[in-house]
Amino acid sequence: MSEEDDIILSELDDEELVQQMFDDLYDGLKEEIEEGVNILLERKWMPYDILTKALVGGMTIVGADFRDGILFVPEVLLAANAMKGGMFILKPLLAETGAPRVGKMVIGTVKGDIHDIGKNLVSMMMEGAGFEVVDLGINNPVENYLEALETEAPDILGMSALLTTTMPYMKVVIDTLVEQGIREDYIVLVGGAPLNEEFGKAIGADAYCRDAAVAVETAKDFVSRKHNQLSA
Ligand code: B1M
Repeated sequence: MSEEDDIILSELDDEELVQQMFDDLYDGLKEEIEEGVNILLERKWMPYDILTKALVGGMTIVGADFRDGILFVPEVLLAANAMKGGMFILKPLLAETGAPRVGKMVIGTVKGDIHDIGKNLVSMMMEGAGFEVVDLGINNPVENYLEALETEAPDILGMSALLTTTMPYMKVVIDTLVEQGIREDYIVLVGGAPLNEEFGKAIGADAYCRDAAVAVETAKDFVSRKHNQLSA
């Protein structure tokens, strides 16, 4: 029997349990995360506190280690999957208790491109940070983005591309927003392995995000600036 098997989550006090959940999230242990969430709910924690203190707290550590090259894609996908398990329990409760939402993002991989692992990671991390995410999936023509922007009214439009042949399509989408006079209505964030900051600037995006952790930080930064401008 491993050391992990000896830990009985319900016997830990709140602080120890949250620390253990950080470890379990890091290790991608979905069932343990679900159990931890349920225990905290039984202990009358607010769903929003469980989300921010236990899940997002843990995912922040995962995000930082991913950015620093300590964790790799398979581990992050497992952690994200464990996080999704906890989120799934909290989602309906959060809607009920009206937890403040950080913002909303529509995201999709551009036309001609079927790579979605990175985009999915970004979506999960954004959800974990409190954003509502509408994921358009892969191979999206400009029409899909336009329709989603109109129906979903997000703060952010996110686009992903993994091929040098598909990344120019991001400019097609941004140019269309400009033509329609709606470019300034949205924060446009782009990402994907072949992109860089220079490309992001050249196509008229607000920012290029090199990874999911940067995407979350950049999104938070832009949304809070937008809200400050609106309230000024
Ligand atoms: Co393809 N593929 N692939 N592939 N594939 C690459 C991209 C490639 C670099 C491999 C290579 O040759 N070395 C190469 C592109 C070369 C180029 O364009 N110069 C390539 C090729 C050529 C192809 C095909 C054309 C192969 C063929 O059929 N001959 C074909 C194209 C299909 C198509 O899209 N039309 C193809 C197909 C596939 C698979 C289907 C087999 C599979 C995709 C499975 C899937 O996604 N469901 C696949 C894979 C897995 C890869 C590699 C190996 C891995 C990509 C990945 O998932 N990385 C890739 C090689 C590589 O990138 N080193 C490769 C992990 C992921 C977490 O990272 O996607 O970069 P990434 O996402 C990061 C950041 O970029 C950022 O955050 C993420 C998380 O930190 N980010 C965003 C991404 N999107 C963002 C959006 C944002 C913000 C941040 O918005 C706000």
